[in-house]
Amino acid sequence: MYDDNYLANVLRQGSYGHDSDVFAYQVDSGVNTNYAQLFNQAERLAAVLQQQGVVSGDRVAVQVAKSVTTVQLYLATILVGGVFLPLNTDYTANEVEYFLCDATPKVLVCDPNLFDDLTSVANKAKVTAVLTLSEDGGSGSLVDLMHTVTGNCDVVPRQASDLAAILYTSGTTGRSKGAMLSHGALASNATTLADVWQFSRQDCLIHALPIFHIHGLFVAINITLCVGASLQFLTKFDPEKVATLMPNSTVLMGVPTFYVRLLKTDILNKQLTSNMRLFVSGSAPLLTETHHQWQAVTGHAILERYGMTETNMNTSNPYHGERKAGTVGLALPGVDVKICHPISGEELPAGDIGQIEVKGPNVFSGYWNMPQKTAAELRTTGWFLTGDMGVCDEQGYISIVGRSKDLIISGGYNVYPKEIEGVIDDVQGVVESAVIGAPHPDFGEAVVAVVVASKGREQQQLQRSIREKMGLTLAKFKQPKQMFFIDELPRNTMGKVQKAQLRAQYQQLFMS
Ligand code: MCA
Ligand code: AMP
Repeated sequence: MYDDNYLANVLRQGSYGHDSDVFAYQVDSGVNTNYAQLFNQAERLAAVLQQQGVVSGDRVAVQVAKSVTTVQLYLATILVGGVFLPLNTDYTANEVEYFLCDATPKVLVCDPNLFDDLTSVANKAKVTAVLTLSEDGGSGSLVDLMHTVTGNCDVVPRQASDLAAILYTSGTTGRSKGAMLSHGALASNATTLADVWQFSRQDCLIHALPIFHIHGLFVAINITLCVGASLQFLTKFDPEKVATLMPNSTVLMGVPTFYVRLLKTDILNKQLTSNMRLFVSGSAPLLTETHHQWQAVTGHAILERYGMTETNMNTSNPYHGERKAGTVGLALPGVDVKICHPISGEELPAGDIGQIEVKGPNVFSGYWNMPQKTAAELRTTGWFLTGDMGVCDEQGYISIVGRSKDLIISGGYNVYPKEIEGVIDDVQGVVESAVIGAPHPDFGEAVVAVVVASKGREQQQLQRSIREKMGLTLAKFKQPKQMFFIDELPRNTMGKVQKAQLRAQYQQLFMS
């Protein structure tokens, strides 16, 4: 046991004494990893990190494909008292540079194909070691070192308040903010969710989410670990594959796009899903229509929950009891949620719309290196201002009705218009731009750019230049699916761009 290491101890408890139980069936390769293998290899990777000089509080940045070795690297970082910093594999070197310079990790682990590009970026951030890990998690310098390392790792004692991870979340004003998550925040959320969603060692979760975000990494994997359950581990979401795994699984966690795409397969029915006990949706709003369609086809009511990078999970529809479509359910045990007036901060009664505020052991410890942003969003009383607008009904069910932050959620990924507008506006020949989200049948919302070109600029050529610039600087999911040129952006009398008007104008763009 890892008695002194707060989070590792919680994550080890469920499988302790059951080391031969399977942790992950890797669907693509057919390889199984049991709990003994999971933790033995994690300890050896921990020894590698210590050999590379990682000590308590050092950040370990990771931009690698999804594999069981990546999960072991996460555990290894925790064991040595490090701070795990996962990065979206879609990020360009340009985007990675910002994260490395901000978080100044001791070690970066990346894909071997990106070694050259990222080494020069890592040098700027004074990263001590750049190691590699292949797509299948089976080779690369990290694995080579693991095979040669001698001696065990020294498990570093950590307490609830010590940092376990930093996850970056885009900022409305441009710069991404590193949310600092403590051992206590991650452990408390994992055990609370395992309890309210009634997880046990008998569960088998279909894991098709990426593991660089809270949803796929902490919600899905931490819960599985802390009860000693198993995973059907897919490297990416594929609706047909996911559907065929259902007869041998019990739980699926996904973003709404998963459910929309699964409903489009013609193999989904009540019999196929009869072994499944729980379908969870989150990260973006699940349409009421999708909820009802799912129930009609499978007989299961999807359980929708609400979380954020800064807070882990806050609310959930009940496991037993009514799962209300269009709501994100009730505050989780131990988590306080209130709806407040966005300006006065005064708590509002049931039925009134206001900003959702959250307090509890799940909440982050602040933004890395950003005390002012932390002070603006996380009150000294412990209440965190989410920027989500919501309403609570008489029974305590919360519905998210909008956002006070200018944010697009596309297929469960967050896109901040300000960042995209900055990239477009920098292109020669662009006067200004406005980036909005338009309803999309597959992604929920899709990114759309509305651009004003300088007089006389040829639009097709300008569009090519913008696309070229975006290709070099922005992850694919952030790049607008459509771009329009107009003569001028609509503004109100104060000169503020009227995004609501643009949203109304492009409302039907992807829907017909
Ligand atoms: C891929 N593309 C996207 C997205 N994903 N574009 C916009 N939004 C996206 N989410 C691009 C691809 O690069 C490709 O571009 C084109 O769109 C079509 O890709 P496709 O093959 O259809 O996509 P996919 O690879 O099947 O991925 C779709 C996906 C994936 C399965 C929905 O985006 C996904 O796994 N999303 C989950 C994100 C997630 O885990 N979010 C949790 C974070 P081209 O055609 O040009 O090549 S939020 C969180 O953690 C909070 C705390 C919470 O509450 O959970
Ligand atoms: P992230 O910054 O990736 O952590 O995204 C968090 C945001 O996702 C929240 O602030 C919400 O706006 C949104 N979100 C998460 N879960 C849900 C949900 N079930 N319904 C609507 N929005 C959600």
